[in-house]
Amino acid sequence: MIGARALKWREPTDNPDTALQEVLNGLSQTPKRLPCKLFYDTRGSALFERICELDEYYLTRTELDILKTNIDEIATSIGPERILVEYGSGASIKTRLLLDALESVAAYIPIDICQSALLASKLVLCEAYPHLPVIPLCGDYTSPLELPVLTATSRVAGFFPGSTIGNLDPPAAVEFLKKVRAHCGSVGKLLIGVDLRKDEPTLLAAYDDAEGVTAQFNLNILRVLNREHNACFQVEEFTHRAIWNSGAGRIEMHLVSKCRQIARIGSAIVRFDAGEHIVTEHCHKYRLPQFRDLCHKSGFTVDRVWSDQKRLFSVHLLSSA
Ligand code: AVI
Repeated sequence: MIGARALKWREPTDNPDTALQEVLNGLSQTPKRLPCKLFYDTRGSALFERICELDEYYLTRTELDILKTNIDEIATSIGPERILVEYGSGASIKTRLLLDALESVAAYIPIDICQSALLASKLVLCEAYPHLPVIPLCGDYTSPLELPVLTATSRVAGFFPGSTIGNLDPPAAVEFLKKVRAHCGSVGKLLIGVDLRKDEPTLLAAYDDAEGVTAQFNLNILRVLNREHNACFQVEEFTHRAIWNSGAGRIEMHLVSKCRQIARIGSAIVRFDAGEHIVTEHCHKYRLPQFRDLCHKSGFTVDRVWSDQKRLFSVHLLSSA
């Protein structure tokens, strides 16, 4: 049973000094790096929603199709009376499919870094499911995160759609899955969306669309730094590039400096050569056996895998046991 104590709003836990230090550490590496979680301010979240609707970005609609086609089987495999915990919930659209299909959901805990997206989805869900306790948690789910509502015997079903697992490098993905497994307890399940390896043109188009929405999304990270970290990047002096790194099996999102320039962040000065890259995001694309190995390293076993006819995307149901 969920206690009233738990039904309160939680504030972001990120300390501004730690966040700034993380940014400066990334920019002192070669190549320079920025943490991809910085994409998701209100504008970045809205741009990401637009990306999800682009023709080139097959991930969202393919995953949704897989979920819709197999939802009864998925719900039966997850079982009744689960506390649904969603990592990176955004607008919680795919969640509604699960909430409609799962038997007697005990509570829904959406976790997201974007406060406005969490609030908006809570309002919508509370109206659509008036008897469902919705307990939003605002925070970075890749850093240590306590879920005080859960006990060792809670029947948790984690939900991590969208192939966001691909934004973590494999060792970090294993650590993340271990943490989720700890949340899930001994009878836990995790439903997770995983993008699959495919031809390079399809992948590159998905991350460099004709309308330039992904470019705006990528450049937005500099606007976030300017606004939230007292930085002064000249956004128009950087350009977006998506690169397929076949050895590592990932798309890399880069920002390339158009000229030799400097940017100030707080009291620090960062120099850029013309053509210098900042890596903003890795998007790993897995083969099924590779992803199964990664799950095993984290202690999860793979119960079921659903995919689409073209084998573009996959949805895995993992078991803690
Ligand atoms: C959130 N994540 C799964 C997206 C992806 O495809 O890796 C983020 C994204 N980056 C560029 N386009 C979409």
